[in-house]
Amino acid sequence: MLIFTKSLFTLKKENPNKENLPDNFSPAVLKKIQQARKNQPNTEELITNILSGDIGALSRAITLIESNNPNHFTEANAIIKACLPHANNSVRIGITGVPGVGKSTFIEAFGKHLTKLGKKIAVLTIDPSSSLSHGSILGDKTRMEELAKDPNAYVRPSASGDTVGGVARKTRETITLCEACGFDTVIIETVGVGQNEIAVHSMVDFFLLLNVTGTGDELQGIKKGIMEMADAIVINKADGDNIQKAVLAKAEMNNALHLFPAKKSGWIPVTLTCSSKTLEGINEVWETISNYIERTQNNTFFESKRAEQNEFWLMETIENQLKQDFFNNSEVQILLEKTKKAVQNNEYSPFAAAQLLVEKYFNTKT
Ligand SMILES: Nc1nc2c(ncn2[C@@H]2O[C@H](COP(=O)(O)OP(=O)(O)OP(=O)(O)O)[C@@H](O)[C@H]2O)c(=O)[nH]1
Ligand SMILES: [Mg+2]
Repeated sequence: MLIFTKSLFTLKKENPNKENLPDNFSPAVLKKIQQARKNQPNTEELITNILSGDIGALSRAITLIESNNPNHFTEANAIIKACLPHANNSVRIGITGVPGVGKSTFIEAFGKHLTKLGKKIAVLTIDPSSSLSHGSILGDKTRMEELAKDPNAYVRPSASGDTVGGVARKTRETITLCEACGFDTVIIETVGVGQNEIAVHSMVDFFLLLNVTGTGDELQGIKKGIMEMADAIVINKADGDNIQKAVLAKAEMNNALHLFPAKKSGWIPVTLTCSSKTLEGINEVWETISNYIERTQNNTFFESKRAEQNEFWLMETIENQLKQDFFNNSEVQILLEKTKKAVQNNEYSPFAAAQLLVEKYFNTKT
């Protein structure tokens, strides 16, 4: 709709006589669109509205953060800067697990449980596969429609982007905005396919691995690194005929967890079973997380981990921005195309060519 609206504006601007507008296009509609544009809040208004808990303003600001249009960067940065002093007051929970394990169903059940306890929940999803498949493979399933209807919940589907780093940065900035908007619990869902867990792990306080039984070897398919990052492993779908198997899987997971070295947090990872359908065990998951937060706040790990994460994102962002600026540089782009061929044909060594390109880049800066 937005794209459609924009294109009509362009048409109207370029064609004052409307010859390129659709025949049945009404001037009244054009006026309405113009009015709606005029009524869009400016940066200051957006900030004030976010801080007063306005979901519409929050969504608009997130769209600005997600935009790849350089004109939006300054506005997005101003909003983040203004929101930062009001952020940081939430519990951030990362939830991962292989496709189909029940993450979305779990978050819906868990989120509703938390809103009943009086909490305000924001749910964000990271799905870098969407940039590869040009559209989310998760599709409608990520919508969590019931939770989205809850006035104390906000569900925002995946940011899109070309790189895990880019998507992760946008998600992290979105966390800041959600916190400033008054959400006290931020949940991040990510598909457990590898690369993106590290990014999520470095932006949350508590990392939960969701698993299911019934695959024979329960440990199969879960990367050791992901298990090692987990603060809790929850065996979902512990209902019906599956209950016994889930209890066995829980014991197996528990044994496996003991093989990992002790965590810096002093926390011993917990294994639980639950059903996102019958809601059995959902409360225990929240009790475990609350327990973790209380302990790590008492032993100061909570604060130091967040400080470490801030530093990590500083370094990540510098790296990403430099990369982006480099590859967007038109002179670099031209030279890169030529150089690629020379390198492919062994006329140039990759290292010498890289050096040449970097020099070119710096020359354009002076
Ligand atoms: N019996 C039972 N089925 C469940 C439970 N949780 C989820 N399911 C079912 O498992 C299927 C997958 O659930 P989703 O919540 O979409 O799983 P997901 O992990 O979010 O999947 P992706 O987003 O594709 O990675 C759905 O058919 C759910 O109804 C549960 O606790 N018990
Ligand atoms: Mg899902």
